[in-house]
Amino acid sequence: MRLTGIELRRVRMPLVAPFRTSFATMTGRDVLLVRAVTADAEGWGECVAMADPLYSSEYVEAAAEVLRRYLVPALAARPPVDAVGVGEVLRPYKGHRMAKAALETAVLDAELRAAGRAFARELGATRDRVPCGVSVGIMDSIPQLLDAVEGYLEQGYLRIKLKIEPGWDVAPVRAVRERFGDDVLLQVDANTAYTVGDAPRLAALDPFGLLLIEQPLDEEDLLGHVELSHRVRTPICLDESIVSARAAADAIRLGACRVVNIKPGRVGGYLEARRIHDVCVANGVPVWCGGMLETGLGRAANLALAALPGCTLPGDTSASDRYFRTDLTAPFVLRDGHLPVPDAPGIGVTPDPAVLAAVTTATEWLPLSPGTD
Ligand code: SMG
Ligand code: MG
Repeated sequence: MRLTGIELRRVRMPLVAPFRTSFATMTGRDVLLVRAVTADAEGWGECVAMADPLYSSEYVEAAAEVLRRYLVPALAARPPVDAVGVGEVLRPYKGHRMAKAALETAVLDAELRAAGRAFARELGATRDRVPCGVSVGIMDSIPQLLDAVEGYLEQGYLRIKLKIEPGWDVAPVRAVRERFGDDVLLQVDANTAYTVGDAPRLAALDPFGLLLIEQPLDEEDLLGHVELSHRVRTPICLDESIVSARAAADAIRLGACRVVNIKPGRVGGYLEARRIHDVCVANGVPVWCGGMLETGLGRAANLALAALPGCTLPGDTSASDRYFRTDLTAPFVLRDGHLPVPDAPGIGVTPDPAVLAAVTTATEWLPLSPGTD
Protein backbone atom coordinates (compact mmCIF):
# COMPACT_ATOMS: atom_id res chain seq x y z
CA MET A 1 0.00 0.00 0.00
CA ARG A 2 1.44 3.36 -1.04
CA LEU A 3 -0.27 6.41 0.44
CA THR A 4 -0.31 9.37 -1.92
CA GLY A 5 -1.82 11.84 0.52
CA ILE A 6 -4.47 12.64 3.07
CA GLU A 7 -7.30 15.11 2.63
CA LEU A 8 -8.86 16.80 5.65
CA ARG A 9 -12.37 17.93 4.84
CA ARG A 10 -14.79 19.83 7.04
CA VAL A 11 -18.50 19.48 6.53
CA ARG A 12 -21.38 21.21 8.28
CA MET A 13 -24.52 19.12 8.70
CA PRO A 14 -27.64 20.57 10.37
CA LEU A 15 -29.49 18.15 12.66
CA VAL A 16 -33.23 17.54 12.03
CA ALA A 17 -33.92 18.56 15.65
CA PRO A 18 -31.80 19.97 18.49
CA PHE A 19 -30.18 17.25 20.63
CA ARG A 20 -29.76 18.13 24.30
CA THR A 21 -27.52 16.20 26.67
CA SER A 22 -26.33 16.94 30.20
CA PHE A 23 -23.39 18.85 28.70
CA ALA A 24 -24.68 20.73 25.62
CA THR A 25 -27.44 21.33 23.10
CA MET A 26 -26.43 20.55 19.55
CA THR A 27 -28.21 21.85 16.46
CA GLY A 28 -25.70 20.66 13.88
CA ARG A 29 -22.56 18.63 13.38
CA ASP A 30 -19.26 20.19 12.33
CA VAL A 31 -17.57 17.03 11.07
CA LEU A 32 -13.97 16.40 10.10
CA LEU A 33 -13.63 13.78 7.36
CA VAL A 34 -10.33 12.14 6.52
CA ARG A 35 -9.80 10.81 2.99
CA ALA A 36 -6.79 8.57 2.45
CA VAL A 37 -5.60 8.31 -1.14
CA THR A 38 -3.40 5.46 -2.30
CA ALA A 39 -2.22 4.46 -5.75
CA ASP A 40 -5.13 1.99 -6.01
CA ALA A 41 -8.05 3.40 -4.02
CA GLU A 42 -9.30 6.04 -1.64
CA GLY A 43 -10.82 5.52 1.79
CA TRP A 44 -12.87 7.53 4.26
CA GLY A 45 -12.69 8.00 8.00
CA GLU A 46 -15.07 10.18 10.01
CA CYS A 47 -13.66 11.94 13.06
CA VAL A 48 -16.26 11.93 15.83
CA ALA A 49 -14.79 14.85 17.79
CA MET A 50 -17.44 17.47 18.53
CA ALA A 51 -17.04 21.22 18.02
CA ASP A 52 -16.27 21.76 21.73
CA PRO A 53 -14.41 19.66 24.33
CA LEU A 54 -17.53 18.84 26.37
CA TYR A 55 -18.11 15.12 25.76
CA SER A 56 -14.37 14.51 26.15
CA SER A 57 -11.17 16.56 25.89
CA GLU A 58 -11.05 16.25 22.12
CA TYR A 59 -12.63 18.78 19.77
CA VAL A 60 -12.69 19.11 16.03
CA GLU A 61 -10.18 21.94 15.56
CA ALA A 62 -7.67 20.14 17.77
CA ALA A 63 -8.21 16.90 15.82
CA ALA A 64 -7.50 18.67 12.54
CA GLU A 65 -4.42 20.31 14.04
CA VAL A 66 -2.92 17.13 15.49
CA LEU A 67 -3.52 15.35 12.19
CA ARG A 68 -1.77 18.01 10.10
CA ARG A 69 1.01 18.71 12.59
CA TYR A 70 1.87 15.24 13.91
CA LEU A 71 -0.14 12.24 12.76
CA VAL A 72 -0.04 12.63 8.98
CA PRO A 73 3.67 13.65 9.01
CA ALA A 74 4.34 10.53 11.12
CA LEU A 75 2.86 8.38 8.35
CA ALA A 76 5.00 10.25 5.81
CA ALA A 77 8.15 9.58 7.84
CA ARG A 78 7.39 5.88 8.50
CA PRO A 79 4.95 4.69 5.85
CA PRO A 80 2.98 1.75 7.30
CA VAL A 81 2.78 -1.36 5.13
CA ASP A 82 -0.93 -1.65 5.89
CA ALA A 83 -3.67 -0.20 8.11
CA VAL A 84 -2.71 -2.44 11.02
CA GLY A 85 0.63 -0.59 11.04
CA VAL A 86 -1.00 2.84 11.40
CA GLY A 87 -1.62 2.47 15.13
CA GLU A 88 2.00 1.48 15.67
CA VAL A 89 3.28 4.57 13.82
CA LEU A 90 0.94 6.87 15.77
CA ARG A 91 1.61 5.29 19.16
CA PRO A 92 4.26 7.83 20.35
CA TYR A 93 1.65 10.59 20.25
CA LYS A 94 -0.43 10.56 23.42
CA GLY A 95 -4.20 10.72 23.39
CA HIS A 96 -6.05 12.26 20.42
CA ARG A 97 -7.81 8.97 19.88
CA MET A 98 -10.62 10.40 17.77
CA ALA A 99 -8.11 11.89 15.34
CA LYS A 100 -6.13 8.64 15.24
CA ALA A 101 -9.28 6.60 14.70
CA ALA A 102 -10.31 8.69 11.70
CA LEU A 103 -6.90 8.35 10.08
CA GLU A 104 -6.67 4.59 10.71
CA THR A 105 -10.21 4.06 9.40
CA ALA A 106 -9.50 6.02 6.21
CA VAL A 107 -6.36 3.96 5.52
CA LEU A 108 -8.17 0.72 6.37
CA ASP A 109 -11.04 1.62 4.05
CA ALA A 110 -8.63 2.40 1.19
CA GLU A 111 -6.75 -0.84 1.75
CA LEU A 112 -9.90 -2.98 1.84
CA ARG A 113 -11.44 -1.27 -1.19
CA ALA A 114 -8.26 -1.91 -3.18
CA ALA A 115 -8.43 -5.57 -2.17
CA GLY A 116 -12.20 -5.83 -2.80
CA ARG A 117 -12.84 -6.93 0.80
CA ALA A 118 -15.72 -5.82 3.03
CA PHE A 119 -14.88 -4.23 6.39
CA ALA A 120 -17.61 -6.08 8.30
CA ARG A 121 -16.29 -9.46 7.23
CA GLU A 122 -12.68 -8.47 7.99
CA LEU A 123 -13.65 -7.28 11.46
CA GLY A 124 -15.46 -10.54 12.22
CA ALA A 125 -19.10 -9.55 11.85
CA THR A 126 -21.49 -12.46 12.09
CA ARG A 127 -24.77 -10.79 11.11
CA ASP A 128 -26.02 -8.99 8.01
CA ARG A 129 -28.34 -6.64 9.90
CA VAL A 130 -28.33 -5.23 13.40
CA PRO A 131 -31.07 -4.25 15.86
CA CYS A 132 -31.18 -0.49 16.46
CA GLY A 133 -31.89 1.76 19.39
CA VAL A 134 -32.27 5.51 19.50
CA SER A 135 -30.91 8.12 21.88
CA VAL A 136 -33.52 10.67 22.96
CA GLY A 137 -32.34 14.06 24.21
CA ILE A 138 -33.41 16.00 27.27
CA MET A 139 -36.60 17.92 26.46
CA ASP A 140 -38.37 20.99 27.83
CA SER A 141 -41.32 18.96 29.11
CA ILE A 142 -42.52 15.40 29.72
CA PRO A 143 -45.31 15.61 27.08
CA GLN A 144 -42.72 16.66 24.50
CA LEU A 145 -40.53 13.70 25.50
CA LEU A 146 -43.44 11.26 25.27
CA ASP A 147 -44.27 12.51 21.77
CA ALA A 148 -40.67 11.99 20.69
CA VAL A 149 -40.50 8.48 22.18
CA GLU A 150 -43.86 7.58 20.61
CA GLY A 151 -42.57 8.68 17.20
CA TYR A 152 -39.42 6.56 17.50
CA LEU A 153 -41.36 3.50 18.69
CA GLU A 154 -43.72 3.89 15.74
CA GLN A 155 -40.71 3.95 13.44
CA GLY A 156 -39.68 0.61 14.90
CA TYR A 157 -36.73 1.38 17.15
CA LEU A 158 -36.13 -1.61 19.40
CA ARG A 159 -34.62 0.22 22.34
CA ILE A 160 -34.98 3.72 23.78
CA LYS A 161 -32.18 5.56 25.57
CA LEU A 162 -33.09 8.66 27.53
CA LYS A 163 -30.48 11.30 28.19
CA ILE A 164 -30.65 12.27 31.87
CA GLU A 165 -29.22 14.85 34.27
CA PRO A 166 -30.01 15.79 37.87
CA GLY A 167 -33.62 17.02 37.79
CA TRP A 168 -34.44 15.12 34.57
CA ASP A 169 -34.19 11.48 35.55
CA VAL A 170 -36.84 9.69 37.64
CA ALA A 171 -39.81 11.67 36.28
CA PRO A 172 -39.08 11.11 32.56
CA VAL A 173 -38.29 7.43 33.14
CA ARG A 174 -41.50 6.93 35.11
CA ALA A 175 -43.52 8.77 32.46
CA VAL A 176 -42.10 6.63 29.63
CA ARG A 177 -42.76 3.40 31.57
CA GLU A 178 -46.32 4.45 32.46
CA ARG A 179 -47.15 5.41 28.89
CA PHE A 180 -45.37 2.67 26.91
CA GLY A 181 -45.23 -0.20 29.39
CA ASP A 182 -42.60 -2.46 30.88
CA ASP A 183 -41.73 -4.33 27.67
CA VAL A 184 -39.94 -1.41 26.01
CA LEU A 185 -36.17 -1.88 26.26
CA LEU A 186 -35.19 1.28 28.12
CA GLN A 187 -31.90 2.70 29.36
CA VAL A 188 -30.50 6.08 30.44
CA ASP A 189 -27.28 8.01 29.80
CA ALA A 190 -25.99 10.71 32.18
CA ASN A 191 -22.75 11.70 30.41
CA THR A 192 -20.97 12.06 33.79
CA ALA A 193 -23.57 14.44 35.29
CA TYR A 194 -23.80 12.80 38.76
CA THR A 195 -21.54 12.20 41.75
CA VAL A 196 -21.43 9.17 43.98
CA GLY A 197 -23.41 11.20 46.52
CA ASP A 198 -26.34 10.97 44.10
CA ALA A 199 -26.55 7.19 44.68
CA PRO A 200 -30.00 7.42 46.34
CA ARG A 201 -31.36 9.38 43.35
CA LEU A 202 -29.94 6.86 40.90
CA ALA A 203 -31.23 3.95 43.02
CA ALA A 204 -34.68 5.49 42.63
CA LEU A 205 -34.44 4.35 38.99
CA ASP A 206 -34.18 0.69 40.06
CA PRO A 207 -37.93 -0.05 40.10
CA PHE A 208 -38.22 0.82 36.40
CA GLY A 209 -36.34 -2.19 35.07
CA LEU A 210 -33.78 -0.28 33.01
CA LEU A 211 -31.25 -2.22 30.93
CA LEU A 212 -28.47 -0.01 32.25
CA ILE A 213 -27.36 3.40 33.49
CA GLU A 214 -24.65 4.75 31.17
CA GLN A 215 -21.72 6.76 32.54
CA PRO A 216 -23.35 8.28 35.63
CA LEU A 217 -20.08 9.60 37.11
CA ASP A 218 -16.92 11.37 35.98
CA GLU A 219 -14.91 9.48 33.39
CA GLU A 220 -11.94 9.11 35.77
CA ASP A 221 -14.04 7.98 38.73
CA LEU A 222 -13.77 4.20 38.37
CA LEU A 223 -13.87 3.63 42.12
CA GLY A 224 -16.96 5.80 42.38
CA HIS A 225 -18.63 3.55 39.82
CA VAL A 226 -17.62 0.51 41.90
CA GLU A 227 -19.22 2.03 44.97
CA LEU A 228 -22.30 3.06 43.03
CA SER A 229 -22.69 -0.47 41.72
CA HIS A 230 -23.09 -1.62 45.33
CA ARG A 231 -25.82 0.94 45.96
CA VAL A 232 -27.78 0.71 42.72
CA ARG A 233 -29.29 -2.48 41.28
CA THR A 234 -29.49 -1.31 37.66
CA PRO A 235 -26.35 -2.42 35.75
CA ILE A 236 -23.79 0.32 35.20
CA CYS A 237 -22.45 0.75 31.68
CA LEU A 238 -19.35 2.79 30.94
CA ASP A 239 -18.87 5.01 27.89
CA GLU A 240 -16.49 7.96 28.44
CA SER A 241 -14.30 5.97 30.89
CA ILE A 242 -13.47 3.21 28.41
CA VAL A 243 -10.68 4.69 26.29
CA SER A 244 -8.79 1.46 25.52
CA ALA A 245 -8.88 -2.32 25.89
CA ARG A 246 -6.74 -1.91 29.00
CA ALA A 247 -9.24 0.55 30.50
CA ALA A 248 -12.03 -1.94 29.74
CA ALA A 249 -10.15 -4.81 31.37
CA ASP A 250 -9.41 -2.69 34.45
CA ALA A 251 -13.01 -1.44 34.78
CA ILE A 252 -14.38 -4.98 34.52
CA ARG A 253 -11.83 -6.37 36.97
CA LEU A 254 -12.62 -3.62 39.49
CA GLY A 255 -16.35 -4.17 39.14
CA ALA A 256 -16.95 -0.63 37.84
CA CYS A 257 -19.30 -1.78 35.08
CA ARG A 258 -21.38 -4.74 33.93
CA VAL A 259 -21.92 -3.48 30.37
CA VAL A 260 -19.65 -1.59 27.94
CA ASN A 261 -20.50 0.95 25.24
CA ILE A 262 -17.88 0.79 22.47
CA LYS A 263 -17.25 3.83 20.31
CA PRO A 264 -14.37 3.35 17.90
CA GLY A 265 -13.54 7.07 17.88
CA ARG A 266 -13.24 7.22 21.66
CA VAL A 267 -10.77 4.32 21.75
CA GLY A 268 -8.48 5.17 18.81
CA GLY A 269 -10.04 3.09 16.06
CA TYR A 270 -11.85 -0.07 15.03
CA LEU A 271 -8.92 -2.38 15.74
CA GLU A 272 -8.81 -1.29 19.39
CA ALA A 273 -12.63 -1.42 19.43
CA ARG A 274 -12.42 -5.05 18.33
CA ARG A 275 -9.95 -5.77 21.16
CA ILE A 276 -12.38 -4.22 23.66
CA HIS A 277 -15.14 -6.39 22.25
CA ASP A 278 -12.93 -9.43 22.77
CA VAL A 279 -11.99 -8.46 26.34
CA CYS A 280 -15.67 -8.05 27.17
CA VAL A 281 -16.67 -11.34 25.55
CA ALA A 282 -13.92 -13.13 27.48
CA ASN A 283 -15.37 -11.68 30.71
CA GLY A 284 -19.00 -12.31 29.86
CA VAL A 285 -19.72 -8.57 29.66
CA PRO A 286 -22.32 -7.52 27.05
CA VAL A 287 -21.27 -4.75 24.68
CA TRP A 288 -23.05 -2.47 22.25
CA CYS A 289 -21.99 0.07 19.68
CA GLY A 290 -22.40 3.70 20.72
CA GLY A 291 -22.92 6.67 18.45
CA MET A 292 -21.58 10.18 18.00
CA LEU A 293 -24.20 11.51 15.58
CA GLU A 294 -22.16 10.23 12.66
CA THR A 295 -22.91 10.78 9.01
CA GLY A 296 -23.48 7.75 6.79
CA LEU A 297 -19.72 7.30 6.50
CA GLY A 298 -19.18 6.76 10.20
CA ARG A 299 -22.47 4.89 10.55
CA ALA A 300 -21.49 2.35 7.89
CA ALA A 301 -18.36 1.39 9.80
CA ASN A 302 -20.22 1.35 13.13
CA LEU A 303 -22.74 -1.12 11.71
CA ALA A 304 -19.87 -3.53 11.03
CA LEU A 305 -18.83 -3.27 14.67
CA ALA A 306 -22.42 -3.65 15.86
CA ALA A 307 -22.59 -6.93 13.91
CA LEU A 308 -19.86 -8.59 16.02
CA PRO A 309 -21.09 -11.56 18.06
CA GLY A 310 -20.49 -9.91 21.45
CA CYS A 311 -22.70 -6.91 20.62
CA THR A 312 -25.74 -8.44 22.24
CA LEU A 313 -27.60 -5.21 23.03
CA PRO A 314 -29.09 -2.81 20.45
CA GLY A 315 -26.75 0.11 19.75
CA ASP A 316 -27.11 3.85 19.12
CA THR A 317 -26.87 3.11 15.40
CA SER A 318 -30.00 4.90 14.27
CA ALA A 319 -31.24 5.55 10.74
CA SER A 320 -29.99 8.54 8.74
CA ASP A 321 -33.28 10.42 9.16
CA ARG A 322 -32.86 10.41 12.95
CA TYR A 323 -30.05 12.92 12.40
CA PHE A 324 -30.05 14.56 8.97
CA ARG A 325 -32.52 15.57 6.28
CA THR A 326 -29.89 14.63 3.70
CA ASP A 327 -27.11 12.23 4.66
CA LEU A 328 -23.69 12.26 3.00
CA THR A 329 -24.24 8.73 1.70
CA ALA A 330 -27.27 6.81 0.48
CA PRO A 331 -29.52 6.95 3.55
CA PHE A 332 -29.59 4.12 6.07
CA VAL A 333 -33.25 3.22 6.44
CA LEU A 334 -34.74 1.31 9.39
CA ARG A 335 -36.52 -1.95 8.48
CA ASP A 336 -38.21 -3.88 11.29
CA GLY A 337 -36.02 -2.01 13.75
CA HIS A 338 -32.82 -3.08 12.01
CA LEU A 339 -30.22 -1.50 9.75
CA PRO A 340 -28.35 -3.53 7.12
CA VAL A 341 -24.62 -4.12 7.56
CA PRO A 342 -22.86 -2.90 4.41
CA ASP A 343 -21.16 -5.69 2.47
CA ALA A 344 -19.54 -3.83 -0.42
CA PRO A 345 -15.71 -3.41 -0.35
CA GLY A 346 -14.26 -1.26 2.43
CA ILE A 347 -16.79 0.44 4.70
CA GLY A 348 -19.22 -0.20 1.88
CA VAL A 349 -20.52 3.30 1.21
CA THR A 350 -19.24 6.47 -0.49
CA PRO A 351 -20.31 10.08 -0.12
CA ASP A 352 -22.67 11.50 -2.72
CA PRO A 353 -20.44 13.99 -4.59
CA ALA A 354 -23.14 16.67 -4.90
CA VAL A 355 -24.16 16.44 -1.24
CA LEU A 356 -20.55 16.41 -0.15
CA ALA A 357 -19.77 19.51 -2.21
CA ALA A 358 -22.82 21.31 -0.85
CA VAL A 359 -21.94 20.76 2.83
CA THR A 360 -18.14 21.16 2.62
CA THR A 361 -16.79 24.23 4.40
CA ALA A 362 -13.04 23.62 3.91
CA THR A 363 -10.58 21.12 2.44
CA GLU A 364 -6.88 20.68 2.93
CA TRP A 365 -4.55 18.33 1.03
CA LEU A 366 -1.58 16.86 2.87
CA PRO A 367 0.71 15.14 0.36
CA LEU A 368 2.56 12.04 1.53
CA SER A 369 4.56 11.20 -1.57
CA PRO A 370 6.54 14.08 -3.11
CA GLY A 371 5.06 15.75 -6.16
CA THR A 372 1.43 14.66 -5.70
CA ASP A 373 -1.67 16.73 -5.43
O1 SMG B 1 -25.25 8.84 17.43
O2 SMG B 1 -27.32 8.53 18.01
C1 SMG B 1 -26.20 8.96 18.22
C2 SMG B 1 -25.95 9.68 19.53
C3 SMG B 1 -25.97 8.74 20.67
O3 SMG B 1 -26.36 9.62 22.83
C4 SMG B 1 -25.55 9.40 21.94
N1 SMG B 1 -24.25 9.73 22.07
O4 SMG B 1 -22.78 9.74 25.29
O5 SMG B 1 -23.50 8.14 24.13
C5 SMG B 1 -23.30 9.33 24.27
C6 SMG B 1 -23.71 10.35 23.23
C7 SMG B 1 -22.52 11.19 22.83
C8 SMG B 1 -22.81 12.23 21.86
S1 SMG B 1 -23.88 13.42 22.47
C9 SMG B 1 -23.76 14.81 21.55
MG1 MG C 1 -22.93 7.88 26.36
